[in-house]
Amino acid sequence: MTQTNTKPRTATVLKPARPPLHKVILINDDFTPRDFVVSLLKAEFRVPEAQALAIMLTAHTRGACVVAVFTREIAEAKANRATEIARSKGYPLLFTTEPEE
Ligand code: TYC
Repeated sequence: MTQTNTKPRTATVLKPARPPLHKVILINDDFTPRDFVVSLLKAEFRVPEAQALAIMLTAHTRGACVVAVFTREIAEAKANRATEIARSKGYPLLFTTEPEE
């Protein structure tokens, strides 16, 4: 006798994994003017004045501050671009990136 297959047919639909995020980190130094850091944060990271000031002050007092998170390529491109703009003005300002835990 032919058996009827009564097993329910299931399909596993996998959602694409979200790409891991990377932090852009502002590093303090003793030379870059505070106003320049704030202007750069506003122009390159589109943060409002009050937030730019808070980020700059946190980096100034604690040594570093997270600016924003992006996918790795965007984070690296933005960190490099902001660092290069500062260097082109003769400042040693540094933005780094690191993966978010
Ligand atoms: N420490 C600098 C000063 O006193 C200002 C500054 C703040 C520089 C944050 C870099 O990431 C920085 N002029």
